[in-house]
Amino acid sequence: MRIVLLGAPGSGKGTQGEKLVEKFGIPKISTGDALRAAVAAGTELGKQAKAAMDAGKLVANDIVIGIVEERLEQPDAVNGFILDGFPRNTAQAQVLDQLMAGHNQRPIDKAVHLAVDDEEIIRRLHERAVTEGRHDDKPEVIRHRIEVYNAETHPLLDYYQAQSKLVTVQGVGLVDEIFQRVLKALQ
Ligand code: B4P
Repeated sequence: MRIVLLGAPGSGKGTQGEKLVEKFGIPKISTGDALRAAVAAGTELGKQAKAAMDAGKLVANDIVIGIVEERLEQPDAVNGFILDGFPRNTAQAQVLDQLMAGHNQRPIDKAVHLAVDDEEIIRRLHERAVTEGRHDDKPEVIRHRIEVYNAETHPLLDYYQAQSKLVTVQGVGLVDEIFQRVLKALQ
C-alpha cells in the first residue's frame, strides 16, 4: 500500500502515520523528521534547511525531493510506504508520480486528507510548543505555516481528487477514533 498523508501542520499526520506503520508493517517516510534529523546532525543539508523551517516556510524542492528519492530506493519501501509531509506542493506531487513510474513502482494508492479546523490546529501546536519546544511552533511561525499550507499544499486535494485517490477523514476527536476512520477510508 502506498499512502500519502495530507493535512495542515498539526493535523495528526505523524500520529496517524505511526499507527499505520504498526498496522501494515510498512515504513513511514516523514520529510519533517528527516529534515529535523539533518539539522540536529549539523549536515550541510540541515544547515540549508534550518532557516526555512524556523521561519515556517517550505524547504527547497530539490532538497526535499532528494531525501524522498533516496529513501524510496531502500528495500523496505519496495512493498509500500506512508508518506508524511510529502508532497507539500504540486511540483513535489508531480515528481512523486514520476518517481513511482521511473522505479517501476505501483502508483500512489490513496491520499488521506486529515481535516482539522484552524482553531484546533493552533491549539495543538501551542501545546506542542510547550511540551516539545519545536522552533517552528512559535505563534507567529504557526500562523505563517497555516498560510503556506493553504497556498501551497491545500491545492493537492484537487490534484489527488482528479486522480480519484483523495479520501477525507475528520481529524478531530480521539486518536484511536480517527484511526478507525482512516482504516475505513482506506478500504
Ligand atoms: P513537519 O514535521 O511535517 O511538521 P507538521 O506539518 O507540523 O506536521 P507534524 O507531523 O509535526 O504534525 P502532526 O500532524 O503529526 O514539517 C516541519 C517543517 O519541515 C515544515 O514546516 C517545512 O519547513 C519542512 N518540510 C517538511 N516536509 C517538507 C516538504 N515536503 N517540502 C518542503 N518543506 C518541508 O501533529 C502533531 C501534533 O498534534 C502533536 O503534538 C500531536 O500530539 C497532536 N495531535 C495529533 N492528533 C491529535 C488529536 N486527535 N487530538 C489532539 N491532538 C492531536
